[in-house]
Amino acid sequence: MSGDVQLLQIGSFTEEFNKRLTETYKVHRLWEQESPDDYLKEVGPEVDIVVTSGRYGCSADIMRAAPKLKAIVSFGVGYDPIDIDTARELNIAVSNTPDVLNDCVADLAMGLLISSARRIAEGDRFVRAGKWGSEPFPLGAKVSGKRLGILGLGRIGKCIAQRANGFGMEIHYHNRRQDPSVDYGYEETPADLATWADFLIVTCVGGPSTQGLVSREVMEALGPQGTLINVSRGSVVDQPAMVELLESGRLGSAALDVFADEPNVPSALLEMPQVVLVPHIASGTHETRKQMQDLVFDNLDSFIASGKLVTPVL
Ligand code: NAP
Ligand code: 8YV
Repeated sequence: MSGDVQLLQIGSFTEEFNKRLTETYKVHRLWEQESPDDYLKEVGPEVDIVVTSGRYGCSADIMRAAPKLKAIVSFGVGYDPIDIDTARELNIAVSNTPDVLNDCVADLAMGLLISSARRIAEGDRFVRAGKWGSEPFPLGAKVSGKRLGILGLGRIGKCIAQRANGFGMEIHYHNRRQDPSVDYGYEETPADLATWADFLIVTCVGGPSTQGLVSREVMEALGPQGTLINVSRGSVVDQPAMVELLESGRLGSAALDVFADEPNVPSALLEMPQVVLVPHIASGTHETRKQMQDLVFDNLDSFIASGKLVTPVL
Protein backbone atom coordinates (compact mmCIF):
# COMPACT_ATOMS: atom_id res chain seq x y z
CA MET A 1 0.00 0.00 0.00
CA SER A 2 1.71 3.21 -1.10
CA GLY A 3 1.71 6.71 0.37
CA ASP A 4 0.39 7.72 3.79
CA VAL A 5 -2.14 5.13 4.88
CA GLN A 6 -5.28 6.60 6.45
CA LEU A 7 -7.41 4.72 8.98
CA LEU A 8 -11.01 5.25 10.01
CA GLN A 9 -11.59 4.16 13.62
CA ILE A 10 -15.29 3.52 14.21
CA GLY A 11 -15.41 3.49 18.01
CA SER A 12 -13.23 4.07 21.03
CA PHE A 13 -11.07 1.34 22.57
CA THR A 14 -9.06 1.73 25.79
CA GLU A 15 -7.09 4.95 26.14
CA GLU A 16 -3.85 3.03 25.62
CA PHE A 17 -5.15 1.28 22.48
CA ASN A 18 -6.47 4.58 21.02
CA LYS A 19 -3.12 6.24 21.73
CA ARG A 20 -1.13 3.41 20.16
CA LEU A 21 -3.28 3.67 17.02
CA THR A 22 -2.89 7.46 16.68
CA GLU A 23 0.83 7.30 17.40
CA THR A 24 1.33 4.63 14.73
CA TYR A 25 -1.02 5.69 11.94
CA LYS A 26 -3.02 8.64 10.63
CA VAL A 27 -6.40 7.96 12.23
CA HIS A 28 -9.82 9.56 11.63
CA ARG A 29 -11.96 9.13 14.76
CA LEU A 30 -15.54 8.62 13.69
CA TRP A 31 -17.06 8.27 17.16
CA GLU A 32 -15.88 11.74 18.21
CA GLN A 33 -17.72 13.53 15.40
CA GLU A 34 -20.93 15.48 15.97
CA SER A 35 -22.18 14.52 12.54
CA PRO A 36 -20.65 11.16 11.55
CA ASP A 37 -22.44 11.28 8.17
CA ASP A 38 -20.96 14.69 7.23
CA TYR A 39 -17.56 13.55 8.51
CA LEU A 40 -17.73 10.40 6.39
CA LYS A 41 -18.50 12.50 3.30
CA GLU A 42 -15.45 14.60 4.08
CA VAL A 43 -12.83 11.95 4.98
CA GLY A 44 -14.39 8.81 3.42
CA PRO A 45 -12.55 9.26 0.08
CA GLU A 46 -9.19 9.25 1.94
CA VAL A 47 -9.77 6.09 4.01
CA ASP A 48 -7.71 2.97 3.20
CA ILE A 49 -8.47 0.79 6.24
CA VAL A 50 -11.28 0.69 8.82
CA VAL A 51 -10.45 -0.32 12.40
CA THR A 52 -13.42 -1.58 14.36
CA SER A 53 -14.56 -4.30 16.77
CA GLY A 54 -17.21 -6.95 17.28
CA ARG A 55 -19.12 -4.25 19.15
CA TYR A 56 -18.95 -1.41 16.61
CA GLY A 57 -19.00 -3.41 13.36
CA CYS A 58 -18.91 -1.76 9.95
CA SER A 59 -22.00 -1.00 7.90
CA ALA A 60 -22.43 -1.06 4.12
CA ASP A 61 -22.91 2.74 4.25
CA ILE A 62 -19.45 3.21 5.75
CA MET A 63 -17.90 0.89 3.17
CA ARG A 64 -19.62 2.70 0.30
CA ALA A 65 -18.54 6.11 1.66
CA ALA A 66 -14.90 5.00 1.39
CA PRO A 67 -14.17 4.10 -2.25
CA LYS A 68 -10.44 3.41 -1.55
CA LEU A 69 -11.23 1.09 1.38
CA LYS A 70 -9.22 -2.12 1.09
CA ALA A 71 -9.44 -3.73 4.54
CA ILE A 72 -11.51 -3.85 7.73
CA VAL A 73 -9.44 -4.87 10.74
CA SER A 74 -11.58 -5.89 13.70
CA PHE A 75 -10.85 -6.36 17.42
CA GLY A 76 -12.66 -9.50 18.58
CA VAL A 77 -13.32 -12.87 16.96
CA GLY A 78 -17.05 -12.43 16.32
CA TYR A 79 -17.64 -10.21 13.30
CA ASP A 80 -21.42 -10.44 13.05
CA PRO A 81 -21.95 -6.63 13.01
CA ILE A 82 -19.67 -6.26 9.96
CA ASP A 83 -21.64 -6.38 6.70
CA ILE A 84 -19.63 -9.26 5.25
CA ASP A 85 -21.70 -9.58 2.06
CA THR A 86 -21.00 -5.97 1.13
CA ALA A 87 -17.31 -6.35 2.02
CA ARG A 88 -17.12 -9.38 -0.28
CA GLU A 89 -18.96 -7.54 -3.07
CA LEU A 90 -16.61 -4.55 -2.80
CA ASN A 91 -13.50 -6.75 -2.53
CA ILE A 92 -12.66 -5.47 0.95
CA ALA A 93 -10.54 -7.83 3.09
CA VAL A 94 -11.69 -8.42 6.71
CA SER A 95 -9.71 -9.71 9.71
CA ASN A 96 -10.67 -10.67 13.27
CA THR A 97 -8.72 -11.85 16.36
CA PRO A 98 -9.28 -15.63 16.67
CA ASP A 99 -7.64 -18.10 19.09
CA VAL A 100 -5.87 -15.60 21.40
CA LEU A 101 -9.09 -15.27 23.43
CA ASN A 102 -10.09 -18.96 23.54
CA ASP A 103 -8.71 -19.60 27.04
CA CYS A 104 -10.33 -16.62 28.70
CA VAL A 105 -13.72 -17.11 27.06
CA ALA A 106 -13.64 -20.80 28.02
CA ASP A 107 -12.58 -19.92 31.58
CA LEU A 108 -15.48 -17.50 31.92
CA ALA A 109 -17.97 -19.99 30.48
CA MET A 110 -16.94 -22.55 33.11
CA GLY A 111 -16.98 -19.83 35.76
CA LEU A 112 -20.54 -18.92 34.83
CA LEU A 113 -21.58 -22.57 34.85
CA ILE A 114 -20.10 -23.16 38.30
CA SER A 115 -21.37 -19.85 39.65
CA SER A 116 -24.88 -20.76 38.56
CA ALA A 117 -24.86 -24.38 39.76
CA ARG A 118 -23.16 -23.65 43.10
CA ARG A 119 -25.02 -20.34 43.62
CA ILE A 120 -21.80 -18.33 44.05
CA ALA A 121 -23.20 -14.92 43.04
CA GLU A 122 -26.35 -15.60 45.03
CA GLY A 123 -24.28 -16.66 48.06
CA ASP A 124 -22.21 -13.49 47.79
CA ARG A 125 -25.38 -11.36 47.87
CA PHE A 126 -26.66 -13.44 50.80
CA VAL A 127 -23.53 -12.87 52.91
CA ARG A 128 -23.35 -9.16 52.05
CA ALA A 129 -27.00 -8.76 53.04
CA GLY A 130 -26.15 -10.08 56.53
CA LYS A 131 -28.49 -13.07 56.15
CA TRP A 132 -25.94 -15.76 57.06
CA GLY A 133 -26.92 -17.28 60.39
CA SER A 134 -30.48 -16.01 60.29
CA GLU A 135 -31.76 -17.70 57.11
CA PRO A 136 -30.96 -21.03 55.45
CA PHE A 137 -29.10 -20.85 52.14
CA PRO A 138 -30.48 -23.21 49.45
CA LEU A 139 -28.43 -26.17 48.22
CA GLY A 140 -26.91 -26.01 44.76
CA ALA A 141 -26.43 -28.58 41.99
CA LYS A 142 -23.34 -30.76 41.56
CA VAL A 143 -21.18 -29.92 38.53
CA SER A 144 -18.62 -32.75 38.39
CA GLY A 145 -19.76 -35.73 36.35
CA LYS A 146 -22.78 -33.98 34.86
CA ARG A 147 -23.78 -33.73 31.17
CA LEU A 148 -22.50 -30.70 29.26
CA GLY A 149 -23.96 -29.80 25.87
CA ILE A 150 -21.90 -27.42 23.72
CA LEU A 151 -23.77 -25.62 20.96
CA GLY A 152 -20.98 -24.57 18.58
CA LEU A 153 -17.94 -26.78 19.15
CA GLY A 154 -15.41 -24.51 17.45
CA ARG A 155 -12.19 -22.96 18.76
CA ILE A 156 -13.78 -21.75 22.02
CA GLY A 157 -16.18 -24.68 22.38
CA LYS A 158 -13.25 -27.14 22.22
CA CYS A 159 -11.40 -25.24 24.97
CA ILE A 160 -14.52 -25.43 27.12
CA ALA A 161 -14.70 -29.18 26.48
CA GLN A 162 -11.07 -29.57 27.67
CA ARG A 163 -11.93 -27.81 30.90
CA ALA A 164 -15.14 -29.78 31.38
CA ASN A 165 -13.14 -33.02 30.92
CA GLY A 166 -11.23 -32.00 34.04
CA PHE A 167 -14.55 -31.95 35.88
CA GLY A 168 -15.35 -35.47 34.67
CA MET A 169 -18.28 -34.12 32.66
CA GLU A 170 -19.77 -36.06 29.77
CA ILE A 171 -19.74 -33.91 26.64
CA HIS A 172 -22.03 -33.82 23.62
CA TYR A 173 -22.25 -31.07 21.00
CA HIS A 174 -24.17 -29.79 18.03
CA ASN A 175 -22.63 -28.06 15.01
CA ARG A 176 -24.16 -27.95 11.55
CA ARG A 177 -21.80 -30.78 10.68
CA GLN A 178 -20.29 -33.55 12.83
CA ASP A 179 -16.61 -32.88 13.54
CA PRO A 180 -14.55 -36.01 12.77
CA SER A 181 -11.62 -34.68 14.84
CA VAL A 182 -13.45 -35.17 18.17
CA ASP A 183 -14.92 -38.16 20.03
CA TYR A 184 -17.67 -36.26 21.85
CA GLY A 185 -21.23 -37.37 21.17
CA TYR A 186 -22.90 -35.57 18.27
CA GLU A 187 -26.54 -34.47 18.54
CA GLU A 188 -28.47 -33.86 15.31
CA THR A 189 -30.32 -30.75 16.52
CA PRO A 190 -29.99 -28.09 19.25
CA ALA A 191 -33.20 -29.49 20.81
CA ASP A 192 -31.72 -33.01 20.94
CA LEU A 193 -28.62 -31.57 22.61
CA ALA A 194 -30.71 -29.66 25.15
CA THR A 195 -32.85 -32.72 25.91
CA TRP A 196 -29.71 -34.70 26.72
CA ALA A 197 -27.81 -31.97 28.65
CA ASP A 198 -27.85 -30.75 32.25
CA PHE A 199 -25.91 -27.62 31.18
CA LEU A 200 -26.04 -26.08 27.71
CA ILE A 201 -23.20 -23.69 26.81
CA VAL A 202 -23.74 -21.61 23.68
CA THR A 203 -20.53 -20.87 21.73
CA CYS A 204 -21.63 -20.78 18.11
CA VAL A 205 -21.23 -17.71 15.88
CA GLY A 206 -23.74 -14.86 16.06
CA GLY A 207 -25.49 -13.11 13.16
CA PRO A 208 -28.50 -13.95 10.99
CA SER A 209 -27.56 -17.62 10.47
CA THR A 210 -27.99 -18.40 14.19
CA GLN A 211 -30.68 -15.85 15.13
CA GLY A 212 -32.96 -17.51 17.70
CA LEU A 213 -31.22 -20.90 17.34
CA VAL A 214 -31.79 -21.40 21.07
CA SER A 215 -35.54 -21.27 20.63
CA ARG A 216 -38.36 -21.74 23.12
CA GLU A 217 -38.44 -25.42 22.11
CA VAL A 218 -34.71 -25.81 22.86
CA MET A 219 -35.04 -24.14 26.28
CA GLU A 220 -38.09 -26.22 27.14
CA ALA A 221 -36.07 -29.29 26.24
CA LEU A 222 -33.32 -28.15 28.63
CA GLY A 223 -36.07 -27.98 31.20
CA PRO A 224 -36.69 -27.04 34.84
CA GLN A 225 -33.44 -28.67 36.02
CA GLY A 226 -31.38 -27.32 33.13
CA THR A 227 -29.00 -24.37 32.93
CA LEU A 228 -28.38 -22.19 29.87
CA ILE A 229 -24.98 -20.50 29.66
CA ASN A 230 -24.46 -18.02 26.83
CA VAL A 231 -21.03 -16.62 25.90
CA SER A 232 -21.78 -16.36 22.16
CA ARG A 233 -24.14 -13.56 21.19
CA GLY A 234 -27.47 -12.48 22.66
CA SER A 235 -29.05 -12.86 19.22
CA VAL A 236 -28.59 -16.65 19.33
CA VAL A 237 -31.14 -16.99 22.15
CA ASP A 238 -34.83 -16.10 21.91
CA GLN A 239 -34.47 -13.69 24.85
CA PRO A 240 -38.18 -12.94 25.49
CA ALA A 241 -38.91 -16.68 25.55
CA MET A 242 -35.94 -17.25 27.88
CA VAL A 243 -37.24 -14.63 30.34
CA GLU A 244 -40.73 -16.15 30.26
CA LEU A 245 -39.44 -19.72 30.77
CA LEU A 246 -37.18 -18.68 33.65
CA GLU A 247 -40.08 -16.82 35.26
CA SER A 248 -42.37 -19.85 35.02
CA GLY A 249 -39.68 -22.34 36.09
CA ARG A 250 -39.83 -24.26 32.81
CA LEU A 251 -36.14 -23.37 32.36
CA GLY A 252 -34.16 -23.85 35.55
CA SER A 253 -31.45 -21.23 35.46
CA ALA A 254 -29.23 -19.14 33.21
CA ALA A 255 -25.78 -17.56 33.28
CA LEU A 256 -25.30 -14.87 30.68
CA ASP A 257 -22.39 -12.82 29.37
CA VAL A 258 -24.23 -11.57 26.28
CA PHE A 259 -27.65 -10.06 25.62
CA ALA A 260 -29.90 -9.19 22.71
CA ASP A 261 -29.57 -5.40 23.06
CA GLU A 262 -26.41 -4.64 25.05
CA PRO A 263 -26.03 -2.91 27.44
CA ASN A 264 -29.77 -3.22 28.10
CA VAL A 265 -30.76 -6.22 30.19
CA PRO A 266 -34.47 -7.13 30.61
CA SER A 267 -35.51 -5.85 34.03
CA ALA A 268 -37.20 -9.17 34.88
CA LEU A 269 -33.78 -10.88 34.81
CA LEU A 270 -32.43 -8.44 37.40
CA GLU A 271 -34.92 -9.79 39.92
CA MET A 272 -34.20 -13.49 39.40
CA PRO A 273 -31.87 -15.18 41.90
CA GLN A 274 -31.36 -18.16 39.57
CA VAL A 275 -29.75 -15.97 36.90
CA VAL A 276 -26.10 -14.88 36.80
CA LEU A 277 -25.45 -11.73 34.77
CA VAL A 278 -22.09 -10.31 33.64
CA PRO A 279 -21.42 -7.44 31.20
CA HIS A 280 -19.86 -9.13 28.11
CA ILE A 281 -16.52 -9.75 29.81
CA ALA A 282 -15.52 -13.16 28.48
CA SER A 283 -12.33 -11.91 26.78
CA GLY A 284 -11.85 -9.13 29.33
CA THR A 285 -8.50 -9.86 30.97
CA HIS A 286 -5.37 -7.72 30.74
CA GLU A 287 -3.47 -10.56 29.09
CA THR A 288 -6.05 -11.48 26.45
CA ARG A 289 -7.07 -7.95 25.53
CA LYS A 290 -3.36 -7.15 25.02
CA GLN A 291 -2.99 -10.15 22.69
CA MET A 292 -6.13 -9.12 20.79
CA GLN A 293 -4.77 -5.59 20.47
CA ASP A 294 -1.39 -6.88 19.25
CA LEU A 295 -3.15 -9.03 16.66
CA VAL A 296 -5.01 -5.95 15.39
CA PHE A 297 -1.64 -4.24 14.92
CA ASP A 298 -0.14 -7.36 13.30
CA ASN A 299 -3.00 -7.35 10.81
CA LEU A 300 -2.62 -3.63 10.10
CA ASP A 301 1.17 -3.82 9.69
CA SER A 302 0.99 -6.89 7.50
CA PHE A 303 -1.76 -5.51 5.28
CA ILE A 304 0.04 -2.21 4.84
CA ALA A 305 3.36 -3.94 4.06
CA SER A 306 2.14 -6.80 1.86
CA GLY A 307 -1.60 -6.46 1.22
CA LYS A 308 -2.12 -9.63 3.26
CA LEU A 309 -3.94 -10.01 6.58
CA VAL A 310 -2.56 -12.34 9.28
CA THR A 311 -5.98 -13.63 10.41
CA PRO A 312 -8.40 -13.00 7.55
CA VAL A 313 -12.06 -13.96 7.68
CA LEU A 314 -12.39 -12.73 4.09
P1 NAP B 1 -15.56 -20.80 15.61
O1 NAP B 1 -14.27 -21.50 15.85
O2 NAP B 1 -15.89 -20.34 14.23
O3 NAP B 1 -16.72 -21.73 16.17
C1 NAP B 1 -18.04 -21.49 15.90
C2 NAP B 1 -18.79 -22.80 15.95
O4 NAP B 1 -20.16 -22.53 15.72
C3 NAP B 1 -18.34 -23.81 14.90
O5 NAP B 1 -18.09 -25.02 15.53
C4 NAP B 1 -19.52 -23.92 13.96
O6 NAP B 1 -19.62 -25.23 13.46
C5 NAP B 1 -20.67 -23.57 14.89
N1 NAP B 1 -21.84 -23.07 14.17
C6 NAP B 1 -21.91 -22.10 13.25
N2 NAP B 1 -23.16 -21.94 12.82
C7 NAP B 1 -23.90 -22.85 13.49
C8 NAP B 1 -25.27 -23.21 13.47
N3 NAP B 1 -26.13 -22.58 12.66
N4 NAP B 1 -25.68 -24.19 14.29
C9 NAP B 1 -24.82 -24.82 15.10
N5 NAP B 1 -23.51 -24.53 15.16
C10 NAP B 1 -23.06 -23.57 14.35
O7 NAP B 1 -15.67 -19.51 16.51
P2 NAP B 1 -15.03 -19.22 17.95
O8 NAP B 1 -13.73 -18.56 17.77
O9 NAP B 1 -15.12 -20.44 18.77
O10 NAP B 1 -16.07 -18.10 18.47
C11 NAP B 1 -17.43 -18.41 18.58
C12 NAP B 1 -18.24 -17.18 18.91
O11 NAP B 1 -18.07 -16.84 20.27
C13 NAP B 1 -17.85 -15.89 18.17
O12 NAP B 1 -18.37 -15.86 16.86
C14 NAP B 1 -18.43 -14.82 19.06
O13 NAP B 1 -19.76 -14.53 18.68
C15 NAP B 1 -18.45 -15.47 20.43
N6 NAP B 1 -17.48 -14.83 21.34
C16 NAP B 1 -17.96 -14.15 22.41
C17 NAP B 1 -17.09 -13.56 23.29
C18 NAP B 1 -17.58 -12.84 24.48
O14 NAP B 1 -16.92 -11.91 24.93
N7 NAP B 1 -18.70 -13.25 25.05
C19 NAP B 1 -15.71 -13.60 23.06
C20 NAP B 1 -15.26 -14.29 21.95
C21 NAP B 1 -16.16 -14.92 21.10
P3 NAP B 1 -20.24 -25.54 11.99
O15 NAP B 1 -19.68 -24.51 11.07
O16 NAP B 1 -19.81 -26.94 11.71
O17 NAP B 1 -21.72 -25.42 12.16
C1 8YV C 1 -14.99 -8.60 22.55
C2 8YV C 1 -16.19 -10.66 21.62
O1 8YV C 1 -15.25 -8.10 23.83
O2 8YV C 1 -14.37 -11.50 20.40
C3 8YV C 1 -15.59 -11.36 20.47
O3 8YV C 1 -16.36 -11.82 19.61
O4 8YV C 1 -17.37 -10.61 21.77
C4 8YV C 1 -15.31 -10.05 22.65
O5 8YV C 1 -14.06 -10.66 22.71
C5 8YV C 1 -15.63 -7.76 21.52
O6 8YV C 1 -15.57 -8.23 20.24
C6 8YV C 1 -14.95 -6.40 21.52
O7 8YV C 1 -15.88 -5.47 21.36
